[in-house]
Amino acid sequence: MSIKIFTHPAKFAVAAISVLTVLAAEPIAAKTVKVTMTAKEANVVIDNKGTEYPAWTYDGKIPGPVVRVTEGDTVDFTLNNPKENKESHSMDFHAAIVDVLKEFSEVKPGESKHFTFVANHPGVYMYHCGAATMAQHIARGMYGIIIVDPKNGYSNAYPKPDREYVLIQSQYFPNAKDKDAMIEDRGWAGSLINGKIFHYDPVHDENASLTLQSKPGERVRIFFVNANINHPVAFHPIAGIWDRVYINGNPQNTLYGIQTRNVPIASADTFDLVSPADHPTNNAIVDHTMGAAMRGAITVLMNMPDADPKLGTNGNILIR
Ligand SMILES: [Cu+2]
Repeated sequence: MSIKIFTHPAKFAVAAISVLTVLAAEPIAAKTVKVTMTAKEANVVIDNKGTEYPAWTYDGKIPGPVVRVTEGDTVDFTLNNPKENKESHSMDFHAAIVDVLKEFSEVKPGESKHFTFVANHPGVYMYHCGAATMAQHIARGMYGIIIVDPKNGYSNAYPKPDREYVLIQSQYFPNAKDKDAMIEDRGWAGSLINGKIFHYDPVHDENASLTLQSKPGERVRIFFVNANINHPVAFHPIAGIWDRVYINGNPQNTLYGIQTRNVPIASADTFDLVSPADHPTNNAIVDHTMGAAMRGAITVLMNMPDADPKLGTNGNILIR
């Protein structure tokens, strides 16, 4: 091929378009994502009727903010621990390969900590505070999710979902001071889903006003984190079957047609559910461990034609 063809405008256009096509198929260029969180020791509401709890949080909410990056990105992280706080706090990203004594070390009140890591493993991961006593810092609310999207994007092996939701389950211990009870699993009174008991379940809680929603036939992708202190989660979609389960959220670890998936403590998986396209249905997504379900770990997913278009779309994946 001679360079002369580029002198012809039409041929130049064809060549330019084919270059663009090649570029579009290439993985997305890695970027640096700045993430800043502030530890806040503050009261938060932990149920649908407004019960307050003296929480320890990232940015004032349970769970902390959703962090989402693409495989290969550098996470540039800063944790601020304001001088008004009484406790030291820290950040442990399960998506990071670093030094526990360095990056994950405690930050005293009035100090800040900055570190970076490259998110080289696609999937879904828990993050949490690791300051002593760790069980208490997690139980009081210092946890969240980091999603590392695969750099190759969507494919037959990892279809593009119509909706995405984050669900994070944790244990509620009303006596916030009793760290031994948290470690020994005594006095556990509730299962929090995204920070509230029966958060999305108007069937079991008359004060619940939220549900997850989708349209019939849509592929709903759930990023699930088990932030419990002492219990695995038997994650099951009542009246459905998980179309796919991506263990640890990595499409290279895919299971098909799963009824119940055991999610270990401090782990996370990604779950796809596809509802029947020809009529409206509902699912109750539960921890089938009954003691957890009846303490609050039930989430209603309504599959209906007039599903709210703003739920589970455009990054609105953690519904508060
Ligand atoms: Cu903490």
